[in-house]
Amino acid sequence: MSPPQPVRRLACGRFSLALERPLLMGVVNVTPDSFSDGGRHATVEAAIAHARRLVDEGADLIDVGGESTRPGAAPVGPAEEIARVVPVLDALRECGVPLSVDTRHPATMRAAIEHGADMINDVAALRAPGAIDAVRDSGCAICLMHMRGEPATMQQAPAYEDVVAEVGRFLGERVEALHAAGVARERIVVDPGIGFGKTLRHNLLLLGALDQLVAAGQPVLAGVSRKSMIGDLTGRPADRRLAGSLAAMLAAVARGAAIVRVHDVAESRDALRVWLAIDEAH
Ligand code: HH2
Repeated sequence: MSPPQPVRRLACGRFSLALERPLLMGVVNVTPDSFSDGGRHATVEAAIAHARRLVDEGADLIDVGGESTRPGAAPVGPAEEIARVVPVLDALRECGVPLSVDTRHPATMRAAIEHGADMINDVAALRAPGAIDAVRDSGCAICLMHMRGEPATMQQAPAYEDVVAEVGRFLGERVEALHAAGVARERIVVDPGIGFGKTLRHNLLLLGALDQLVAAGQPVLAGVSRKSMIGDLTGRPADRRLAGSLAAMLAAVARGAAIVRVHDVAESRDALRVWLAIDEAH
């Protein structure tokens, strides 16, 4: 079978995003317990102000999350999640960049789409009953992420025979399931789910082989910012992982990542600018 044509523009709600250079997705957590910025943007007002700052700093998309998915995090019900996320969407609607909502709950997906979300970012890859129905008839983009297990338990001895092949197969199957349900490939992004049911070794293998995932044709999103793999490699706590995060981000874009999910937009923008200038010079 011939390799699929790569998606060059992402249909993303009100936007059509050119994918010829890597895009920066700025993270806004409206949660009291996120691992990286837990509690700092917990109020709606603080989250809105933070998102505006990330847009000013050059974020190409904003990802709003109302439930922490860090290892061991307690699940949040959709009612609470909707109450956290919807006011942020309402306030940011005209901020000029696409708004993504990080959720695994179909009820939250529906509410987010009603309130103008341009992308649904699901760490469970739309496996919840009703999730595909919730997004199918909208124009929003969908990020399908690989996760082994559930956040509460996913770091308890994750094991794979061939992590790159297994993650690639899972994402390929999810893309086919969405496509069969009527979702155009131009709306679908895939993500290997760094840190979600993976050891440090698994994360390194996946990032090192990201070009294999890219070769399957869907735009690839990578989230490495401040994650524990950076802590494992550097010995730094979450608030001192910027340098390691930038290195991992550049390793991902060098292997073809289309979107990188980051907390530190200004610094990531600078790092990308330098990397791009070198990449485009020859
Ligand atoms: N990582 C986190 C959350 N959502 N979504 C995608 N597509 N890819 C990721 O790698 C990813 C994600 C975890 O990071 P963070 O939002 O900082 O923490 P928390 O889940 O605790 O809010």
